[in-house]
Amino acid sequence: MIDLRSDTVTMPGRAMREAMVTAEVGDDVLGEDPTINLLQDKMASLLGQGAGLFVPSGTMANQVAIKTHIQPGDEILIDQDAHIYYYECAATAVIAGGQFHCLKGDNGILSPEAIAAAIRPPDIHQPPSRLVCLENTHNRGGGTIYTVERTTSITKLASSQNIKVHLDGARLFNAALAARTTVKELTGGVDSVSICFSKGLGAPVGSVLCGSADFIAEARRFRKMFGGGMRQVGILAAACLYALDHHVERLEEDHENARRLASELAQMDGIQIEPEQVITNIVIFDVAGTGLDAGSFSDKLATEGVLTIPFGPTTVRAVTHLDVRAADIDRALEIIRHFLKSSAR
Ligand code: TLP
Repeated sequence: MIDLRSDTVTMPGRAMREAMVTAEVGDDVLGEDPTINLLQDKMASLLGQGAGLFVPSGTMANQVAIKTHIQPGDEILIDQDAHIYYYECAATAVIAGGQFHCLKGDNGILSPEAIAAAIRPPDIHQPPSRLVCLENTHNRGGGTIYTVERTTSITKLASSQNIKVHLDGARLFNAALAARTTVKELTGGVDSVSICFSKGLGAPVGSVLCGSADFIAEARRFRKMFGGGMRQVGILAAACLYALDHHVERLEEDHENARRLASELAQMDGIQIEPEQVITNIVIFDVAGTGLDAGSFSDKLATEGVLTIPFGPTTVRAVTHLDVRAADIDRALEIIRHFLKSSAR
């Protein structure tokens, strides 16, 4: 089976498991886990932030950040396809009491102009605009990226209006590689940023939220409130540290595999994709021309040995990752070609 459903499906390898077994641990709720502390400090320094906080998931990182930034009734400017809005079970409405003001980005990427136009004037009838959320890379946008310039122009605009910016950087290392820059540059002056280790970096679990020391002190309280205070959790941080040392540069291989998948898919009858837009590890393509909807396309392809995810009525997502080699992409392409031929008959 070639599993292209997500970069979350990777299995921790032997060396990563060894690192977990031998990790030094302590009670992290008491701040005493040395491996967690090392990971948090390392991430804060890599991202140019004051402090870091380990959380179990990307969703918790985002929701703790939002809870820390806003009050109930505040408004959050966000792309309409952002993970925080689309995939987090309305957590922001339930937990922080925020209202989203959804904007339509260019493949998920917002412009400072669109944000400026959406900021509300002081008015007793309107919710105050308090937070902008960005996503880099943008998942539903097809792994698109915010450049350093774009992020910086947004953070400058936001700070001039006293609005905070949170960056969902679940795949920020992918973005840095594609933009030929560093994750620190890509934060562009945001107030908080989260990074996931359980996506392209291949760890089994874990995200780190970074921000100023004061912000993280408050976020730590909310993490406890959310039930995310864990104890001898250095076992997990050890996998993340291993991933930082061994799985960052190799993301280039995933990007190369995704580019090849996209350019070959673009040649196939019935499939629509603009391959030049694929610059990281996410490939979204339209299957309307095959006469199948996304669900049937994915289901049928699965029976041939390639797993993908239906992403819209006629769009399908394939994601490259650590456990997919170039030869698997060749094989997947062969299977898809054969599958298209036989379903056209
Ligand atoms: N994305 C998952 C699914 O939830 C869609 C995937 O398979 O891509 N931010 C971004 C940009 C994400 O893509 C994800 C996960 C998250 C946050 C949430 O991370 P977790 O799953 O750790 O809560």
